[in-house]
Amino acid sequence: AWLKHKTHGFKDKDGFEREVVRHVETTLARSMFNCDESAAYSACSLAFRDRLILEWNRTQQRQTYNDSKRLYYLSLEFLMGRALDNAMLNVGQKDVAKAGLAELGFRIEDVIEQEHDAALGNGGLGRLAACFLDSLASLNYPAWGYGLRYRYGIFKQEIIDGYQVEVPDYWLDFNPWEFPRHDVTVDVQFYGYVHKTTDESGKAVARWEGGETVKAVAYDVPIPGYDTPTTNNLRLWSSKAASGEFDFQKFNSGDYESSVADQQRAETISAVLYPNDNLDRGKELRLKQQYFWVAASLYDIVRRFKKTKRAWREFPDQVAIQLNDTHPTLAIVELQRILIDLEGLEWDEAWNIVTNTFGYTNHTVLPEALEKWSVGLVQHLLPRHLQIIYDINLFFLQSVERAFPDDRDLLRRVSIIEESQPKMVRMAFLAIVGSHKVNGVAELHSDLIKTTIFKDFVAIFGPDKFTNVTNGVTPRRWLHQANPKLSELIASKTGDQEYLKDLSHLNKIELHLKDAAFRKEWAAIKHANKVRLAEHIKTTTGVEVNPSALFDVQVKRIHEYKRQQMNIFGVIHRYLTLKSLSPEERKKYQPRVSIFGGKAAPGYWMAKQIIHLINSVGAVVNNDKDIGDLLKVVFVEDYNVSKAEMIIPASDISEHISTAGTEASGTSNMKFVLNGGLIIGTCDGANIEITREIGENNIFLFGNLAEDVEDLRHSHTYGSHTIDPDLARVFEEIEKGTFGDSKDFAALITAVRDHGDYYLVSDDFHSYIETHALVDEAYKNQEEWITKCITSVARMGFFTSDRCINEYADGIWNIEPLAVEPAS
Ligand code: 26V
Repeated sequence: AWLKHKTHGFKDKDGFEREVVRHVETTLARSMFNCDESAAYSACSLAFRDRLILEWNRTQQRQTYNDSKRLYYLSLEFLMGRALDNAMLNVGQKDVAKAGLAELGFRIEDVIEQEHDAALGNGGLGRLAACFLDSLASLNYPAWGYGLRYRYGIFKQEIIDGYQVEVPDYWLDFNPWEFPRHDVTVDVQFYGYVHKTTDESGKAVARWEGGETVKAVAYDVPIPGYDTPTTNNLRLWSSKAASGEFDFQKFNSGDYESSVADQQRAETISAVLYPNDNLDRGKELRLKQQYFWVAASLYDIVRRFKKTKRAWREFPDQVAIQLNDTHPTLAIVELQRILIDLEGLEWDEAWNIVTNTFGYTNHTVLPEALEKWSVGLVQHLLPRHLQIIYDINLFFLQSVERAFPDDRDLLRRVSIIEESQPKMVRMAFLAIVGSHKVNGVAELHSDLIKTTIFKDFVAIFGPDKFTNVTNGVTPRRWLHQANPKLSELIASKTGDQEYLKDLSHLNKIELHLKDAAFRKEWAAIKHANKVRLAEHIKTTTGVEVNPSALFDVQVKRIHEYKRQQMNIFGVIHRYLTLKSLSPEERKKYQPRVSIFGGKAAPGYWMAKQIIHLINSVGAVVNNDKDIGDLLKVVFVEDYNVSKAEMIIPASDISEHISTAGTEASGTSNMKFVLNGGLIIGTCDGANIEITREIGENNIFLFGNLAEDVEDLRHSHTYGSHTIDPDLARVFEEIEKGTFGDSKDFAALITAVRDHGDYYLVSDDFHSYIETHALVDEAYKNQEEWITKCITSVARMGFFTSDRCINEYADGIWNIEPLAVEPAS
């Protein structure tokens, strides 16, 4: 293994220290006498960065020289979190750094915590992209990520008087992990008109003219693999005014203000990440972001391909492009445009290349999240692309008509253009038509898209075009980095840390299930992780929680379909039950801490009401002397990747309780189980496959099944809809004002009681409460509980993102690993 060679790293802690001191004194121009933790972080990062750069250059040279097929992962979100800890672990020199920093007077944990999260994503979709980059590099696949370099990532969340307040996340102050490439730029065109003319041979050609140009500047981020010299590249584009600092024409004519305004308008494109998750609002700036990023990335990819001097038909043998959701779908149109308008290929030849290049991953079935752009907006911003979209649609519908004659309604249903007022471009349909494979992200989800939203397309293209690749998570960050003690314990039983590269080795720990010392150590690690979280809760919220209580965690974006409202209603039900008991009876109850975390999209009013209710319940329950340690309710502010690294290892049970059929996969469910926490969940997304792997005795499933959801909704609307009596009791208490002004929470109640209960909170409530009682029961028997935890971890090997990436590589991308020789 490469880690054991250490030819790539610092010889020893002295070598590391010398590098840190050098960076403090020269790069940072500070003296060691006033080197604080922040400077130590900077210097330590620069020292590791120097190491990465060498391997990064070698990897890129090797991949170019070898001329192997590359994957390009196009994602508008990369939720990377911190880089330093990850870099130290992946190159295997965290111990050296720890010793060196200690000699310089620093605790490595404090130094690591200086780093600002790179939070260029909303939630699951963006974090998945980050796990994929880690696996691609760790498995030596030639692959690049392409994204946007937002000046502001996802906002920081503050909780003030129980309400969410958004604060901008300016994260670029000092970022040693990015390299501006001022020489790698692309001019991106917007607006203008299409000029139809003929070339010398009399062939009709279209030229896109006029409009305005914005410059894309590349910023590169090295992505180190674990225990391999392979270091891949993540290229993020930043927008800039095309004519340099100022438009000199305007400047010289005295129009200084408007020349600065032009510049600012250009820079606005990459200024901010859209903070919506699962909601499409069709904003022009968002479409501009998408085209800006797609055009720059494709120009870059095509430029690289052209250097090989290969024939165009070989493009799909050299290039695979994966579309992370529909956000980059314009790439399909852009490549077709490049091939026919700029390179002069015939339509059919070009289209063949295009469809063999792209794969599309769908991440949601929620109708409000499916992207549509109005024809008028596309026409205005990208006039030539709209023509090409119409042509793609025409040829597609013609082929459908040949295969299914006289089915007008089918043509209407599958048309890329929705004939509504106004007309809309359906991006998911365009992505399907322009790709050779379409995949969902968990088995249930992949089945659902084939039988519901994309049903007609299965009939048209055949079932083989549609496939499943169940999501995964990287065990390097989500076990080794987040839970180093557990990682060490597992390594002591599996023999070594090879399990981090082949997670199926985890099954070896099942052999030690009866080993008393191992079990004791296991429990001690969980307890220590809970103590650490309890300290964080104390310092950030002032609430004291008992680390011996059952920690019940729900951390994820706040959304009605994820049903945090059901969780907090359940907490109220528990509170009422406890209140109704005598002090004697109460003592028999299992103490609990209900921990919530997650951001609401700034414009998502209902989600914000949920946050407010959680905090209001906490304010009452946490100060109720009758209750004491039996129940605490906390909301952890600003949930992000580094908070997740602390919270997930500290959970006893976590909640994955979406209405069946709505959560495409979920990935935190995998992280929680991998860290020795059990889960309570619905039969949704990856919960189903987790159950299959770990066994149904090791998970707490409840609630209605996806296949019954539609009928239940129908019965709410047209049948008699009675609210579950326990839930009705909860509503009554909220309405009495027990948790503050009941008007504040009225919408949460009426959604269930009067507006059809779309997310089936009442239908699932009884089963939810009963299942929580089973959790309490199970937790009382600590020995059995630990057996469940260890058994579950042992069987989680399937959920590594390495497995997932290998499936994409074989089934969709057709790429091979390319090993890089270690630097000597
Ligand atoms: C959609 C939109 C619509 C336009 C505005 C901004 C925006 C941002 C993100 C999205 C994507 C929503 C889809 C999504 O995040 N899906 C999640 O993907 C995870 C990884 O596959 C999966 O685990 C989650 O279950 C799924 O909700």
